Order: sequence, then C-alpha cells, then structure tokens
Amino acid sequence: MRMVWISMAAVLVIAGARESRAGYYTNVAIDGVFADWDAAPVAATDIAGDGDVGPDLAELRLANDETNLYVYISYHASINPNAGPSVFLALDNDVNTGTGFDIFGLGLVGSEAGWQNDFPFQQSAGNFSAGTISGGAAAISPYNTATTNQEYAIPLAAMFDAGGDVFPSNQFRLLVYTDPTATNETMGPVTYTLSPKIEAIAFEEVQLDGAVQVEVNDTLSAVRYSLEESATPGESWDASGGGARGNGGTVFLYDATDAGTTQVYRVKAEW
Ligand SMILES: [Ca+2]
Ligand SMILES: [Ca+2]
Ligand SMILES: [Ca+2]
Repeated sequence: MRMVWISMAAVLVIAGARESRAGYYTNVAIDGVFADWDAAPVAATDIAGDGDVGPDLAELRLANDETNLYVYISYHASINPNAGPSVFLALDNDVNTGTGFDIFGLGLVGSEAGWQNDFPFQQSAGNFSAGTISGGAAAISPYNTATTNQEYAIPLAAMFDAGGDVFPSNQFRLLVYTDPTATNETMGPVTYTLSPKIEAIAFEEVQLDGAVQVEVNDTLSAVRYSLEESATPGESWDASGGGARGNGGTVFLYDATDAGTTQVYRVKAEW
C-alpha cells in the first residue's frame, strides 16, 4: 500500500457550515468600494424613519481577518454620519451586560469600549468615557462626507491605556447607535465570534494505486475536518472517509477506496 502525504499548514477550505456561530473571514480594503462585502452575511438591520435628526441606521455586516474587525454600516438616507450627530459603536467585550456602560440605559450591552466615528475610548459601568485607547482608531471610508454606506477597519490589537486588550477573547457583542436624540437610534446588538484564519492551500493531484492519507497540522479543537474528492474539480466534490475532529495538533484523513484513479482532494473544515 502506498501512502501519499500532503502536509498543510493551518486551516483551510470552508464549505457550508452556515449554522456556524463563527464570524466571516475576509480581507476588506477600506476604500469606499463595497464589493468586499457582497458575500458577508447581514448581522442586523434597523427600520427606516427612526433616526430623528441623525443618521438613520439601516444594515450592519461584520467580518474579520487576523488583524482587523471590519464593520459595514448602511443608512436609509444619504447623510454625513461623522459631522454630528455622530455614529457610535459600543463593544461589550466580555458579552456581559453586567459590566461596562449601559448605552441609553436599554440593557442591550455593557460596553467596555466605544468609538465615536473613528475615535476609540474606554467605557465602564456608569462612565460613558472612562479612559483612552491606543492603537484602536478606526479607518473609515468614505469619511466625513454625505453617503449611504461606510466600511470600518478596527485593529484587533487595540489596547486600553489603563491596561488590557480591547478584544480580550474571540467573542464580543456590538451595538451601533447615534448621538442621543428623541428616538435614541440603535442597531443590534450582535454577538460575533472572530473567525479563525483561513489560508488558501495548494491542492495536489496524485495518481493512486493504494490509499491516500492527508495530514492536517495545527488543527483547532472546535473544528471538524473531513476529506473531499473530485475527478472534475470545480464541478463536483464528494465526501471521502469519515473525517476527524481537531485536537490542537495533527489529525489524519483517509481515502482507502479509490485506487488507480486520478482525483483532486481538498480538506473541509466545519464548526
Ligand atoms: Ca472596500
Ligand atoms: Ca433606523
Ligand atoms: Ca461588558
């Protein structure tokens, strides 16, 4: 029996897994061009006509890569969202309404960090502005001009100057709101789990006269890995073998039945 080993770093190809609570991994260019967001799921929506004199929040999408949280916000009507009333973000970084600042007293979030437009600041229980943040300024486009949508990049490495990570874990709750008005416009909150890094892998085509074994390194314990095979890649993929749950180290995936054929394999990661 000949064994073929394909060693791959990290993870992988994502297919399906729409019930996943994990976030949406992508790289967003903050350039005012919104094609980056076409495939990103809608995280929250808000009705039209409740923005009072401020921005009328419409739709929220979230995404991330290993460097930034990306935020897409659209407005029901064109407005300068950064000229006052402003757009704010509230980050409940421990998903705990019992800690942090309660926006508008609504009990929706307990916010540890806020952004007024691009400017980040710390929040705490009873204190709207409780300290400064370094490395957390948001890049926003378009900025300080009339628009119906904006995209943000917020660095995940942001730090409270008083100490501690602004994003201490991979899960948080986010609320979008505007300066206080008669209607206290809000959108969300949304609980979001940062997506693990997804790397493109090179698939290898092999001629089989025995079994194939695929080695997957640096696996994640929350992820189930399985092998898929195709004789016509891009047209159809079939499950191959049983798969394995990640263990933080290396797992092996097998195809013991397709001797003497030419196939392309890929590894699917689901969580
Ligand atoms: Ca863009
Ligand atoms: Ca609205
Ligand atoms: Ca909190």
